[in-house]
Amino acid sequence: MIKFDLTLYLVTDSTGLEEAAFLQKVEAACRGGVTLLQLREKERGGREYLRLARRLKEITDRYGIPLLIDDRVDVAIAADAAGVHVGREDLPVVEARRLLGAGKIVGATAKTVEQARQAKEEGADYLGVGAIYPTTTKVKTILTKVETLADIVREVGLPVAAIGGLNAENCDILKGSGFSGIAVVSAVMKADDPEAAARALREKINILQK
Ligand code: TZP
Ligand code: MG
Repeated sequence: MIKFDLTLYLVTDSTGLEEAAFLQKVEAACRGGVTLLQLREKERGGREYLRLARRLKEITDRYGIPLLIDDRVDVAIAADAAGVHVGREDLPVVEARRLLGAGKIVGATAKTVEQARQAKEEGADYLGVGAIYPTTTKVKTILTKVETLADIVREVGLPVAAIGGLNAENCDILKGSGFSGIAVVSAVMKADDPEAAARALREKINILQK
């Protein structure tokens, strides 16, 4: 399996950004210390999704950061990405795993211990758990308590990335939960200086995990 590190997991959102500006932002964040990147595009068709995935992969390859594709296993295969992240309404983990094989990364969203257990049984490599805080992205926010995240870590044993409204100022609540890292959109994508934002987040997480 491809090695991955959930410490600072950037989930991208290109909405409202010119492509060049989007790519520059992502690259700046990579310089600042992103450890894993997800391309998440909800509006694009497969052709555009694939084209953007290939452009992003040129960047992530240079930084040695695995690139995951949200939802679209076909796009992940075509772009030779490191894997996929599947949400609650996407392909089941078991199908994503079957299509991608054992060598790729399959991440899954879990909001309860039961969902987490099932994702593990079906072959997930890590879990995204949240939303910890309400998010300003277009995601339907169902909040998941940090206690639930801690239960998942303890009872299921897969690495967990916390997600949802997290930033360097409010992620202290994760301390002691056993989380492996945090997944963010806005804290980096909406920052004027995404490199500095990523660096600050990395430092913060390092402190919380001590
Ligand atoms: N799943 C739960 S919250 C969320 C996803 C994809 C979006 C997180 O974005 P932000 O801007 O970090 O709240
Ligand atoms: Mg999804």
